[in-house]
Amino acid sequence: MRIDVVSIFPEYLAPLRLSLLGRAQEDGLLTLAVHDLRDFTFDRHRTVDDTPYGGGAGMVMKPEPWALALEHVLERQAGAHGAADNPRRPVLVVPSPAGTVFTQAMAYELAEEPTLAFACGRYEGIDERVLDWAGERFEVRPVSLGDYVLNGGEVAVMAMVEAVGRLLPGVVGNPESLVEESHSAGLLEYPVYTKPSSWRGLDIPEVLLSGNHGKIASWRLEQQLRRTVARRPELLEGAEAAPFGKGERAVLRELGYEVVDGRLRRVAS
Ligand code: JQB
Repeated sequence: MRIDVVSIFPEYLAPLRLSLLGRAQEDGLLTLAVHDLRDFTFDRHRTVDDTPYGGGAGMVMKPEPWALALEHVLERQAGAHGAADNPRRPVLVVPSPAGTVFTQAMAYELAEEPTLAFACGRYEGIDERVLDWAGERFEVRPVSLGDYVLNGGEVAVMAMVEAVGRLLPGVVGNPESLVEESHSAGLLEYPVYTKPSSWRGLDIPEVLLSGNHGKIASWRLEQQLRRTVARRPELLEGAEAAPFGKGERAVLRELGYEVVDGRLRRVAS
């Protein structure tokens, strides 16, 4: 996959060269290019912002540098592996607090694309006409990292590129961890422990030393259910009940859930 990022702070994206994704780039599994928006300005001050029409606080990003930068990205992406036989327009992700919330399902979708482009705004955002203009050249997706306010798109892009990049074939050393992850999708993770088995007076759960893999698997699933009920109950409401066996359904009942028409429903308490 080829990923292009446009930002006025290209150094902000430098950590994407480290660790797992750094290795993926060395191995040729991922090509990451970061472009400085100011390289597409031609005035003495390399201006990328201006005052908002209609008034209001803050500044808005000017459209022309964005069009030039995104045209440059399109040219570079045309030669990427798999880009020529892509029947669809390349995806352009525009991080925004007003976007659709980024999810693991979205990460899986994006990981299928031969190319991705990311447009990092700053200030009060990008002139909306850039998104209209880009809509004829890209499949534009305004995406939010979550329901809180950041100062710009860079941190969101770091999170999204990491989430997508680790799904690319060969990037995660042990692909079984991805399989286990997708298997328990929709539930929070179970707690994990390592040596020593007794640490500062705290012992690991005995079942993990039993060597009984069936018992360990059902204990872990029960932990996932308990955690999800306690921390993210909205993930369970309306969830498909099919993956849960007799034991799990008993735990769910104890935690206040019943199965109606094959779906979980919170019992009024
Ligand atoms: C400028 C951004 C986010 C991109 C994601 C998330 O746009 C704004 N509107 C109001 C206040 C501040 C900004 C600053 N800003 C570009 C830009 C914020 C993304 C952003 C985001 N993705 N929160 N904020 N989850």
